[in-house]
Amino acid sequence: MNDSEVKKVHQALDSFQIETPSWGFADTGTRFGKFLQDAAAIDIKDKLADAGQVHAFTGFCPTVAVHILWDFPEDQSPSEIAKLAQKYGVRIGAINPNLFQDQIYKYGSICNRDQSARAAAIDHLLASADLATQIGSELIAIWLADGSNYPGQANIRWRKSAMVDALHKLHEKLNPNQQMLVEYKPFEPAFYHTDLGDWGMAYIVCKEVGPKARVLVDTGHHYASQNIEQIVAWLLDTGMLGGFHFNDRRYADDDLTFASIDPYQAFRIFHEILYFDWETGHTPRIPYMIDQSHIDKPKIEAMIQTAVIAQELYAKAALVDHEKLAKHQKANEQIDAEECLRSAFFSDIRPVVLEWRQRHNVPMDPLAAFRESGYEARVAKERKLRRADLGLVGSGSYA
Ligand code: LRH
Ligand code: MN
Repeated sequence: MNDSEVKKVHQALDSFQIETPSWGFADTGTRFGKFLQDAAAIDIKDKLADAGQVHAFTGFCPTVAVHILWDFPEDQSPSEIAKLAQKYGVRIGAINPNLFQDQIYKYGSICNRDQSARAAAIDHLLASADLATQIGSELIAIWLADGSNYPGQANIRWRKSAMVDALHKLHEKLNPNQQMLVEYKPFEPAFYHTDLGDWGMAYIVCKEVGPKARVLVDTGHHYASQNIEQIVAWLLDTGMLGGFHFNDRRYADDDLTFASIDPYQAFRIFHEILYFDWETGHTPRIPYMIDQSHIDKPKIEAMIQTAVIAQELYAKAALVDHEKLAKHQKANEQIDAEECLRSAFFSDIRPVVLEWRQRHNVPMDPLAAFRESGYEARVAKERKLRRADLGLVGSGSYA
């Protein structure tokens, strides 16, 4: 790598940050069960402490996304939680309302024909905005499980208008620095139609709701053959890209480790962002967030591994020679254009990443350093006892 390439990679690494999800530190499972880990986080204090470890060992994960029903116990105020985060060297990031767990949401939340279910959902959204303001968060990330399971069961257009109505009420509640991120998903838990089913629907809803609404791209929320980076390019071009939930999948919304199945796709997504930046001179503020479920991996290690993978792929994407690429694209020199991406993807940027870590006083090998710290064994001992005291045993079986 020549000096200007090294400089480009360092600049990219200086701007790259990724947000960890509180729920990624806790025991999560599939519908067929949940396997408990002694070291798994039990409450918000544990989750913030673990997120603090990830930031301490990587140097670029300063914020934690939280989920309202899973992270805000009655007896702890939002400001206390913000202070707790500070204690562990992190800040609260995106606020995730939960409109999918309560029994009243059987036939949906804001799209439900039952007025009382819709009212409860809207109250929860507005309360989420208040909480975000109290805790100093600028992002409210909305995912709806709303949908139906059988043809004819739902009036899809009626549900769309109810959704826009409700999200508009939330939009009007946001302060000038806040944005609402609208996350789409093609299926699960609904298996005939999902009200916010794809990027186009999310785009239209954001446009109808208001200027503080943007589209959230969860990489696991696409059909197997969908070209995600093309969706990203369109959302960049239209100024509607609100952020990412990073994970990977082999089949459906598997929530596996980011880039563990298709690292080149992850690279191509980062490439579209950095190419847009180069071509327009406009560096969009894009919240990169992890959204994974670590069913069998040790959770803090999995989070450190994910962050490091994302950092390396972002650094590789910064190596693409955009000038050369633009020239080959213009001349339809497809092999040379493709080689611009392939040569960057296959470049070994680790020496530059190690320099960056040195400059930022973080361990050369974050995962190895975390393992040597003995943190996981320490908390496993204490949490195993606390879990038993709290009666949190059993596997939470499907039926
Ligand atoms: C839905 C989803 C959403 C979260 C949840 C934990 O599949 O991606 O972003 O709220 O996972
Ligand atoms: Mn998600």
